[in-house]
Amino acid sequence: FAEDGSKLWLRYTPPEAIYDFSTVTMDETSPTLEKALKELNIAWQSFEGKDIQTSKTTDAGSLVIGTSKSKNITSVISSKDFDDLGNDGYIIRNINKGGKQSITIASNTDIGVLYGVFHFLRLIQTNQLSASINIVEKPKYDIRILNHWDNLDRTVERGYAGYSLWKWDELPNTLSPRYEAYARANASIGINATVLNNVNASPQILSKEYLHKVKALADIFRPYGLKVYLAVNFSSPKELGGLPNSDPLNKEVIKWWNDKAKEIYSIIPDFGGFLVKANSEGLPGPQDYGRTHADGANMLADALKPYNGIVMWRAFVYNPSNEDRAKQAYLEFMPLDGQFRDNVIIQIKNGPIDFQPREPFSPLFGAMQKTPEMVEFQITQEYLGFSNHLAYLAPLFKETLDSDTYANGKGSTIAKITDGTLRPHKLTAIAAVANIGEDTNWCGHHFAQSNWYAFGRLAWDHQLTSKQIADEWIKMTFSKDNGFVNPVKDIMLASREAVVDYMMPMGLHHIFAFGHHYGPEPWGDVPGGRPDWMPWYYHNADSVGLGFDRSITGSNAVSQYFSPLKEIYNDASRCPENLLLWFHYIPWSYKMKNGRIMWDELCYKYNSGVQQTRSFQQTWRQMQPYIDEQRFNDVKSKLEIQSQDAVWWKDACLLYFQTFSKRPIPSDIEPPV
Ligand code: GCW
Repeated sequence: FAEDGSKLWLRYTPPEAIYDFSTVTMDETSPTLEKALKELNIAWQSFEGKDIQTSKTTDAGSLVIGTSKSKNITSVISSKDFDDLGNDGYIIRNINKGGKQSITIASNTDIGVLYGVFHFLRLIQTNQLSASINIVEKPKYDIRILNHWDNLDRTVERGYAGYSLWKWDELPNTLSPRYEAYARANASIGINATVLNNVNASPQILSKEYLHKVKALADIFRPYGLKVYLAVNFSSPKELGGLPNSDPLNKEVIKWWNDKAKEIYSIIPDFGGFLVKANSEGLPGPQDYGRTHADGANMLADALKPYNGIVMWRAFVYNPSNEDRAKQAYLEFMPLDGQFRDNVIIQIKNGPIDFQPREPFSPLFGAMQKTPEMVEFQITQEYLGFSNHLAYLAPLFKETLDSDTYANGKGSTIAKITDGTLRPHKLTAIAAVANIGEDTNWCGHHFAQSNWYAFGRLAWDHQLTSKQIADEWIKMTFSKDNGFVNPVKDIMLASREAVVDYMMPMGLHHIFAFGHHYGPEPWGDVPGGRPDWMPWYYHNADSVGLGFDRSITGSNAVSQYFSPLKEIYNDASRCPENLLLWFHYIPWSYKMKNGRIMWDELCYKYNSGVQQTRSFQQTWRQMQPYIDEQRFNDVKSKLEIQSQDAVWWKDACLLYFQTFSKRPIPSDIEPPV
């Protein structure tokens, strides 16, 4: 079958041992349960070349699936076992009834059954299904959501996998088969929500015409448990509705949103809600009328409330000013803590600046004590080499989720703050900007699929390790042979750190080429341009040193963190060296922990990034026997580009910074070409 990557991790290549589920027992029906059966059939077809049989009585088969309303299920699983499963959780249990073994997949809901089926199939494919299986799972977050930055003209902001999947001009009449394939892939990893359009939102998305297009997608997604949300433009009442303004306290504006919400829910009864980017990067918002983010968010929240809709209000705000960009979101949002409606959640990018290869976590996490907060990650690699570079992002996601904010004392990780463990909130959610497009392989780079996969898996369970996730993804996507799995896993696990090393090590950030953010441009300057969009704003290189002084004597961004972090970050000798130049302006001659001076260390880091990409190439060349030619060659060419780009980054950055440091590049690293 197709070796073009179109099947993602749902290839179902026959495993070593196949559990016999040729007959599946199910005594209920629903569109979602039909999808569960369909999935089992796809897998069985692929494993055995035959269709599965279905039966209503438990004697027939060795796989029983159903909800807590099914007689087959309640006869073997006690009702109290369902108490803790919530809506999406499930049980997968081997049950011995009258000497007959059967695996039962049970949940409170049909979508939970579908998730359980995907889990069961994952176990088979990764050779992990054991005879004594007894699994109880439920997701850590209620809402596990993708954010598409897709425009209505089908271009995708920061998209590197072709045009948008959504063919707006054909909708609602023509339905691409990829809509269902997309929903299925998401369901397979537990993603249950999606924002279809760019946060730089066109007001047009709320027109009647587009709402009917959205409805067509929602109808396809529904059986897979995937709920639709929309990004809205705060000026919609004015731009679309023809009102004189969009002031959130204007009665006409309030009525416009109330009517719009009513219209949306009459078309899409289970619509999820709005995602809003307001007063950010030139977009309109409540501040245009002297109102606050809370005024704006609450007005929308009130309109959605009768239908159980929610507002995800982004905290990605900054303006050219004398205040350090890294501090601005905190300064704007902290005074509003406690003022938001309970169906508002604040969506915060993982770092305080913008999806850099490495940032410390945003200090807003944990700081807003009375407001639900959610993380926004970026799966699409705007700052990590687009779809040209292999960068496995689970380690980046985990670095944020596992960070201790100390907000409620030691152990207040971002995961525990946002998943409701430490602060029970009505809403828990986690978002990521999608890397999906029209490309045959969905994500541009075969390995970029692993980042979509990893986000879904971590949104379900942030306790999984990057290694576990890589392991299962490789086995399902490429090969189960250890000769392939182990070396490729090593590449994946090292890849993000390699990108950090060859792009911006030691806490350097935002020295990207202006606008497109692909290559290096630490020298970049646009006369008259926004200073906070210029690389020198971030690196501050001069004859003495390099870095951004965010200590108490600098911008004092460190003060936004809880103790003991603020003291640690404030003290260059205690600050983690991988964030040193983020928090400190450091002399070229500064002694690092390993005894090297800062300049030399910088050279070694850039060089190490380059050498790692070379070793990825070497390893990959040995993988040829294990996989198909097409994907082998695709990845090989991409690794070549990555390695060339790494050299470009190293040479550009070192030669540029050398004009300030005036020091030699150590002789044992690869000399600039
Ligand atoms: O990272 C920046 C991107 C913009 C993006 C913005 C945001 C959607 O360069 O393209 O706009 O962040 O997250 O709003």
